[in-house]
Amino acid sequence: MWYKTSLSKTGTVIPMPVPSSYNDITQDKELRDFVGWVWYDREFYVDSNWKNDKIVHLRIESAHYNAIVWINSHFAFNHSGGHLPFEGEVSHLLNYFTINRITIAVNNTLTPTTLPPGSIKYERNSKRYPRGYFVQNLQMDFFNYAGIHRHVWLYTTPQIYIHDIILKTSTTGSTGLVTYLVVPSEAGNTIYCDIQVLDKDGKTVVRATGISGTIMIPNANLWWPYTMNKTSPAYLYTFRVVLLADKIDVYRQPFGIRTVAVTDDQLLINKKPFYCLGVGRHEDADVRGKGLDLPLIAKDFNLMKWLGVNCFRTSHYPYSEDLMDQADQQGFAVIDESPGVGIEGNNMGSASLAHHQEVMREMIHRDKNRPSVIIWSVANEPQSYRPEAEHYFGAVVNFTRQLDATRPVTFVMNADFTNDRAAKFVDILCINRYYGWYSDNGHTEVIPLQLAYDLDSIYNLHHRPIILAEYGADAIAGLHRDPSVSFSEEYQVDLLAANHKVFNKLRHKYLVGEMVWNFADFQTAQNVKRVAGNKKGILTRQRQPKLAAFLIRSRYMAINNGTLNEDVCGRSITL
Ligand code: GCB
Repeated sequence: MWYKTSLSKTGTVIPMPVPSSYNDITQDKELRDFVGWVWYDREFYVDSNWKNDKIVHLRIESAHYNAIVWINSHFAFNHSGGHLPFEGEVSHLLNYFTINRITIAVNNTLTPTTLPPGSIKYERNSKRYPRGYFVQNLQMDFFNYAGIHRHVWLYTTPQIYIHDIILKTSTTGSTGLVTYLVVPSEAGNTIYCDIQVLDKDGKTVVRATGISGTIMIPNANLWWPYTMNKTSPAYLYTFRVVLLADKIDVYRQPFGIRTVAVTDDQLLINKKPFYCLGVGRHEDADVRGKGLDLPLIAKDFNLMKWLGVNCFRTSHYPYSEDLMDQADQQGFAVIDESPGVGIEGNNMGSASLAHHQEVMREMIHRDKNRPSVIIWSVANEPQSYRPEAEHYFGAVVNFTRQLDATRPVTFVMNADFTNDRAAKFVDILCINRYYGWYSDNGHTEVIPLQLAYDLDSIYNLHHRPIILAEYGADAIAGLHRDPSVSFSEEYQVDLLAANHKVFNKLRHKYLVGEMVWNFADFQTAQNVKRVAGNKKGILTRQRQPKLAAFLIRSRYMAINNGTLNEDVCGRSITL
C-alpha cells in the first residue's frame, strides 16, 4: 500500500541519489546487507503541452533486480532483471497541471530462476540463530549491489513513432553495405520515412526511402578497434530517419560499418586478424557501488588506453549505455556478457531457460547496433559438465544466434574440457584458468606446462579460436615480498608472466586473446578467501596501479607496436 501516498507519510525516509546503489551510501550495516524490497519515490511536474498530442514514456535503464513502478498511486509496469532497460507508456497516468509522484519498489533477492541465480537459506535452529534469520547465498564473486543504478527518463513521442531501428553492416570491396529495418510503434502501421546516412561531419552521404532496404556507401570508412587502425579508428556514421507523419519527427542512430567473423583459429575484424589485449572488469566503485558514474567511466577508458587494452568483457552483466557509447566512440572491442553468471544444475530448468532467453532478447535489443560489440557471451562459468547443460546451453546459444547472426556467440567456460557438455555449441571459446592460484598456489613454475597442455587439448577437441578470458592472482596493494609469496604484488607479476610465456607461443596458433582478471579490485560478499573484496585488480579499487599494471602496460604496448621480445618475461623486463 506504500504506493498510495508519499513514502515520507508512512515512516522515516532516507535521501537516496539515483543513479547509485543504496548499499554503501549510509553508515548502516543493515542497509548495506539488506535483502528484500526497498522503496523509492519522488515528485515531478511535466510540460502541460505533452497532454495534447504526445505519448509520454518512462524508461528505467536499470533497477536491480525486480521492480514495480506506480505513477500517482496507479500501477504502471514491472520488470524482472537487474541490468537492462525497461519502459512503458505512462501518458494516461500523469497529471499535466499538478504535481506527479512516481513510486518504485525494488527487490534484490536472487533465486534459482533469476540471472544471476542465488538462493535464500533460512536458519531455524533457535539456539544458534535469532528468529527469522536467513542469508542470501550468492553463486557469483561480486557484491550484490542493488537499487536504481542508471538513468530514469521521461520522454515523448508523437502518436505514431519509431520503436526500433535495426542495422546490419557488411562490406564488399571498399563499399559498405547497411541493411536496415525501421520498426514502427504499432505493427501494421504504414509509415513514410526519409532515410539519410550522415558522415562524422554531419554531411549526408546517401539517401533512401522506405522502412527497409540495403544502402551502399562507396569508399566507406570502417569502424576499427583503436589499436588496429591507428589513423582512423572508431569511425561512426549516423543513420537519420525523418518520419513523415502528421508531424515531422527525427531519429538518429549512430553506427559503424564493420564485420566480425571467426575461422577455426582466428578472430577477424573487417577480415583482418584481431588479437584481443583485454581485461575483465566490473561496474564497481567506492560509495556508488554499481551506480552510473560518468567521471569514473572517463577515467577507466583513459586507464585502459594507458595500459594498451583494446578489448574488455562486460563481466558478468551488461554495462551502462553511457559506458558502451564510449566503447563505440573510442574504438574498444567488447565481449558483451549477459548476467548468466554462476549457473548450476538446479538453475537449468524451463523457467530459468525462458528468463535467460528473455534477458538475451533485451540485451541484443539494446546493443545490436553497437560496432564495439564483437561477441555475445551468454554466461560465465556455468556448471557445463551437468547433463542438463547440454539442452540448456544448446537452447540459449541457438536462440542468441537466431536473434543476431552477425556476431559470434560464446559462454565463458571453467569446466574441465574432458567433461564439459556445452562448448561444442559456441563459435569461439573463452576459457578461465587460475593455475598457480586456486591450484598449486605459490608454484608459478607449473603454469607453462599445465596451461599449454590444457589449451592445446581444448583446441584439438573443438577446433575453434580461444580467448583466455581470465587468469590472475590476488595482490594486496603495498604488500611486497621477494622472492614472491602469494598475495604480494610480486607474486601477481610472476603469475601473470608465467601465463604470458604460454600466450607468446599460442598466439601464433589459435589463441586470439588474453584478458587479465581483473582491471581493478572490486567488492565481493564477505568470505574467508576475500580481504574486503577481490584483490585481483592490476589497479586498486581507487584506480592506482599495482606492479602488475606496469607489466601489462609494457606487454600490451609492445604487442601493439610489434616490438614484443617473446623471450623476456615478467620482472626481468623493465617495469
Ligand atoms: C572466476 C570468476 C570471477 C571471479 C574470479 C576469481 O573464475 O569468473 O567472477 O571473480 O574467478 O577471482 O575467483
